[in-house]
Amino acid sequence: MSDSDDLKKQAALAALDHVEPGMKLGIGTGSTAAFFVQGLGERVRGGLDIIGVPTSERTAKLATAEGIRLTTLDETPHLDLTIDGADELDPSLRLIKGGGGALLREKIVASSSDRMIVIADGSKLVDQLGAFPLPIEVNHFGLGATLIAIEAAARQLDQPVTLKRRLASDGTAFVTDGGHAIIDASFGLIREPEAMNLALAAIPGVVEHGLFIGIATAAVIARPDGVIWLHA
Ligand code: ABF
Repeated sequence: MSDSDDLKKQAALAALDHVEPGMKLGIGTGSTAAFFVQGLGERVRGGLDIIGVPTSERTAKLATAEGIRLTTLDETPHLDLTIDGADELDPSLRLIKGGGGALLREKIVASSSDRMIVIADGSKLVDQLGAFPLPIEVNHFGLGATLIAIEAAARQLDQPVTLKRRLASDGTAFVTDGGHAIIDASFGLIREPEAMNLALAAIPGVVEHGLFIGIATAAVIARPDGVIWLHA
């Protein structure tokens, strides 16, 4: 296991200690979340009684294979706790998520939870968001017009941006679980995440974006010198 994977696993297992019997969980997506799913599966096979809503088809498959009982937000609209990874987080627990393309379901699930714990290795903690391109989930209808609107919003925010449509591994356009496209927006360091959060959400054709503001309630970050917790 690489050093990075070891740190991801440490963060995932530290969060596992906050899962209590009877909890309704949101289960995240990505390689760090996959370590959480594995650890949760072991606890479930040891008798832990929980139920989970997966944030992606990938996570649903992993969780099912681990024997974790799954439900939907239709059946279980109020969750106790979501555990998920992130691409970047700052000390105020503002996040960039969506590198794995699951940001829409991740934001819906996390926003349906009383608490959200972010699990990450130390490389994800940054002073200022933006080095990681911001994933924006957009509807295919009128995609060109939506891109122009995103560029206009960026000018309004004085944040020059380069937009790149995400491709799948076979070179075709990436399509999310929800059937949408992903545009990776390289703004550079984002000066006002709250303003950008609102501006992007207001653009017709933008289904969701990867800025998570005021959603995470805690983060557990594993670094070579140990594990630290951040709280909102
Ligand atoms: C997921 O976790 C995505 O939103 C984010 O891109 C990913 C981080 O991936 P990893 O844990 O593999 O670094 O929630």
